[in-house]
Amino acid sequence: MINGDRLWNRLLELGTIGKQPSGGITRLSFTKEERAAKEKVASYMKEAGLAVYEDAVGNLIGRKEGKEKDAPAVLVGSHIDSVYNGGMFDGPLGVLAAVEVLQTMNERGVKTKHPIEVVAFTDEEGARFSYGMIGSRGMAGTLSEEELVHQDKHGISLAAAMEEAGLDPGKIGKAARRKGSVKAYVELHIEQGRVLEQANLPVGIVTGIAGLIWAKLTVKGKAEHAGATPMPIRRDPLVAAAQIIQVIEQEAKKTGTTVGTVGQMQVFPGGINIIPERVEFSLDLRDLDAAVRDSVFLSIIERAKQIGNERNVDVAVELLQKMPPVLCSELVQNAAKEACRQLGFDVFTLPSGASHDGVQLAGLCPIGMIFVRSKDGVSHSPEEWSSKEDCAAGANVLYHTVLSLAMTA
Ligand code: HGY
Ligand code: MN
Ligand code: MN
Repeated sequence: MINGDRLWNRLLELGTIGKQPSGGITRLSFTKEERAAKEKVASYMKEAGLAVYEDAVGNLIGRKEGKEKDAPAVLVGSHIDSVYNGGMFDGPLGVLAAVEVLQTMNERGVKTKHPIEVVAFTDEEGARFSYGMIGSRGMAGTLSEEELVHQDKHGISLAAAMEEAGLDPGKIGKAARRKGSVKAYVELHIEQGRVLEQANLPVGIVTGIAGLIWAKLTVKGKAEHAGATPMPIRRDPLVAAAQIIQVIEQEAKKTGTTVGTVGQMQVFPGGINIIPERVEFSLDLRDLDAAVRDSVFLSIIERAKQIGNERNVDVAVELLQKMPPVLCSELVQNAAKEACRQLGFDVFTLPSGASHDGVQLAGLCPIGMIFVRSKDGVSHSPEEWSSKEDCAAGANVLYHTVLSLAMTA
């Protein structure tokens, strides 16, 4: 069994980095908080007896050699960057459980056929630049320098932030892994939903990961005096945006499986006595079925354009990122099911509404995930919580899953 106390204490310690007065954690990619978190995790990896290095996109990696040095590696990990004001488990649980698994193996003198690498992926969340999974895209070889133009709210581009962090945007291709060099990728993660809690189970095995679309909608009207402009002649972009946001909710609800969210909005110029000139807001749209998601997206855009015409405002839609839904491989799912059986846990499968780095790695190698129960299903919030026992249960399932993948041919 893994050392549950050591895992828990590391979770608490890492959770102090980027802590906000609100109690949430803000550890955005390529910031000093994330740098401090990487140093901390690198120290845990060294304590675990791993060879530690960062690749060309800033993924932090700890490697345990296998009996067959050049055999395809088993990758296990998650991310340590966070959303704004997030929780302490989303990402770090997967990275620290992976370190704990390898440290336990090394303490027991366990040798595996395949090398095993713990990976803390760079910028999984995409919170800072509204463009995510930079590290896993880099490792999959699907990240191009052109994509590094995305800017944060201060106008700093991903490329500039990477340079600031000591990386060379022109060399990101070096992070790409050759097909065949990775046997499988496994990630332990909090569920961030209510299914395991309702089933009264500590762990579950993920069948597939929903595909997301991120877009930015800009509605342009005419700035005018709030007091002197009669209602019938206004070209008010904020009222139009409010109507479009209602449409997003209505269209997503129609399918019963799609989820649509507007998490960000900016109003220009933002004066109390000015009819706004322009409104910008985000759209996050997801479904396990890409065709269903895409048809909802089209319905939203069509209706948004109609509203623009009806209100004589201009509606523009910029697609920021689009990720396909991905199925978890039988190879990893079966290894995780066998691990649950060995440990006496129910074998319970469920889909992931949240997206994860495995989506980007699915073209490189078989991927799979193990979920740990979330209290009240809450995540991306300071209220995010999983119990010490459930975290240990998840890490033990991860141990046996990784062991069986790394032992066998
Ligand atoms: O947005 C997500 O689903 C993940 O937390 N990056
Ligand atoms: Mn997240
Ligand atoms: Mn996550």
